[in-house]
Amino acid sequence: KELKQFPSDFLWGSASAAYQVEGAWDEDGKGVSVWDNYVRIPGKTFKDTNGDVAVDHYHRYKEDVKLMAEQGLKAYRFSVAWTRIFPNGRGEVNQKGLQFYVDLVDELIAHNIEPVLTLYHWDIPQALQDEYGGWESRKIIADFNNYAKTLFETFRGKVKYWVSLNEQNIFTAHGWLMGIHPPDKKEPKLFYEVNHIANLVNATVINTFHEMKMDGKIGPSFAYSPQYALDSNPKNILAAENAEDALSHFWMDVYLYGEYPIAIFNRLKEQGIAPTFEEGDAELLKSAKPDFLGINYYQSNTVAWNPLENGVGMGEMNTTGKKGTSGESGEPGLYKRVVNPHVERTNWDWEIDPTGIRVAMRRITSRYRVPILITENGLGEYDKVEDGKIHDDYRIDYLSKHVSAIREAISDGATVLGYCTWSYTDLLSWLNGYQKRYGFVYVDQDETMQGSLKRIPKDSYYWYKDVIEKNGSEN
Ligand code: GCO
Repeated sequence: KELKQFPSDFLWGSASAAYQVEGAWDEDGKGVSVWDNYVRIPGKTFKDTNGDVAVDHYHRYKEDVKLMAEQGLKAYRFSVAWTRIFPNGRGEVNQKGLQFYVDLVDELIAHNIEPVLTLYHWDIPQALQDEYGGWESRKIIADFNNYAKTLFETFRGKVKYWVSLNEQNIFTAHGWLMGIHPPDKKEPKLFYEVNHIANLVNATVINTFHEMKMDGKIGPSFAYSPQYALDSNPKNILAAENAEDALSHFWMDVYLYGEYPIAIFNRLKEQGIAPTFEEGDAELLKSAKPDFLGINYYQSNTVAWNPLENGVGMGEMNTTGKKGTSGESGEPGLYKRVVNPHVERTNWDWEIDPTGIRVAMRRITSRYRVPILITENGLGEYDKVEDGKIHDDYRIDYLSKHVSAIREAISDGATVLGYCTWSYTDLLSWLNGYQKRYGFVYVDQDETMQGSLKRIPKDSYYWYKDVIEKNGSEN
């Protein structure tokens, strides 16, 4: 075993999202988000679990930050709930809600932990959804920009790393294509419009950040699964190119170049579902330059040719990997998803592919030449408490292999600013409740949301502590 060290300022971090950890869903003037309502529709989430209390981070943030500090964590990525700042999306600032994040940021800084602030992790105010359809209307551009500006002003000089939108590709696919996240629709045309609007939002806030001469960096976080061809059959190679264009470049090209990939855009035009460009859109998209690209990497994806007459339909642009859903999906005439025979899979059927994160960094570096911040990577599993301990060697194995692959990618020439594991504490998995755990820190709570919420560091917590101390992992 040899120890390969990372750059000296490498940000060893970990991540969470407001709805998944905070709880306190209606405290201190917080407004209602689309998720607060969605979880109340019977059958939408695993055993109807919700984030009303979540892991109560809202009240226990000091204890959580203390654990981070003891571990030596260098960065903590969290998201702000828009509804705490503007309960109805705009108007007067709800000072009590804002104060929570001021306190959290101060607490992190006092412990030498770099805050990484995500502006949007899926919990849009219900009021904006009701008023104009939320992401379906261009009215969101002004409201989002106003919300972002408020946070930029509040945290100027304190927060140096900002994530604009988290996993635009996932929240839009789940919300407007697959109908498994709010607003629960399956409308391809709307899906592309919503994405175009989200792109305009992203560009607008990045420009605002730069115009305000903020001392820091901003970029979106993209859920990137590199696409592989099943084999060297030329048709399958073409299918992988198609999938990479349709599922990855369709977002990343817009973020970095301000343009949609041509082949896919033309195809959408033929189908009559291409997003509408209004005057100024093209210029706006081209004018915004992210300072880094956030990457959430969990798995790769393997595809084969999908003849038009096959008809395996749209609707699963990407995959949650829920068991049984990952087999047949794709787009007729472009690609279909197949099982990769060379990799193992988790209990939720997600491919375990550490080499894939290296492939991801390589592809991004050669196509975009942009610094990368890994904003998520981790393993969702069932964990067991034995004698008050959690021996999650499977998680250590997963994470250490990914850390090594990232180190290789840095040697390959990728600029990687840091690595945030998903997640810090266990938290609510949107659709899988509290049984699917990702954290370094176990939270005592069963799948029916009963438990003391006591925190117990897992074996992986101590493993990461050692990695941070040594500034690298032995592998
Ligand atoms: C889950 C998912 C999430 C996401 C995260 C995306 O199980 O619900 O894995 O936790 O990874 O919210 O940014």
